[in-house]
Amino acid sequence: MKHNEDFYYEVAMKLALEAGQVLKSSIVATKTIKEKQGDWDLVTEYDRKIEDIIVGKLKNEFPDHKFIGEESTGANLPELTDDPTWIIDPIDGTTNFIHGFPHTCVVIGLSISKEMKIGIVYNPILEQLFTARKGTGAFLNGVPIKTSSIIDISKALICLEPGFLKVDNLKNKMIKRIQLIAKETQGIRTLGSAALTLCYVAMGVVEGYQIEGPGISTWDIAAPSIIISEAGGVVVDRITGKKVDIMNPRAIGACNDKIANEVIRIIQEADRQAELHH
Ligand code: LIP
Repeated sequence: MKHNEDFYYEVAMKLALEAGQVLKSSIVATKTIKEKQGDWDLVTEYDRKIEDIIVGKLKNEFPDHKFIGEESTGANLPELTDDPTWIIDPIDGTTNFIHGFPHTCVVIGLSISKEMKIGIVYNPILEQLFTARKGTGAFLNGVPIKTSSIIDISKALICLEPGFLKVDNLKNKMIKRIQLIAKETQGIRTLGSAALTLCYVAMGVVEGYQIEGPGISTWDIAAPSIIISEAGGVVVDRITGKKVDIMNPRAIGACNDKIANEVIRIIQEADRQAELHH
């Protein structure tokens, strides 16, 4: 049996492409839509169906590996161990998927010894296949990608998740964050898929992304975090500024440390102002 990282990657790629075809063919289908934590956090039967395909096949191939998946693991995250652990989001950008908005993707990552070794993010609607393996660079459809070289925050495009305005205890902070980021940067963008947005940082079309909130978890950032770091960027913890802990994803993905620190500064100032006026 050839159980090495090349083989893990080969299997993961095949599964991402297969799962992507299910996503693509179901985007126009009638779906059963359920709310998880609110109308900003949705799930359909296809989320479960795609996760079952990916996890089922991986378990068959690698029965001794561990799994963390949005639909099967839920809110109670297990401890990340040194064992090979597959981290999966079957459909990231479920609200987009429901609307037919073409930013939606399949996410598969592999951690070994608590370090991300493989990251695959596949948007089958726009045919964007983002891939990275530890130490070998990041790619979009096989072509190497690099983060933006902008270091001046006033020239940066920053992505945010304004949907969290709907969460009571985040509302005031989100309002302030949006105000200050809009003021200090070249513009705010929002895509509705955390994994794809992090890949947009990796491909150099936006400079930073702040992602944190209920429902945002390990599967949203684990695979993209290696894609960003292999593309020359950083994914840091919003509070400590150190490398993000994928099991505690209050993250800022950025093209470089300078932009990451600027986003941290603005968010901290926004949160301070929001608390003052509360
Ligand atoms: C989604 C994120 C998105 C965020 C949503 C949601 P899902 O993940 O990627 O960026 O705004 O609240 O959590 O649920 O589609 O996998």
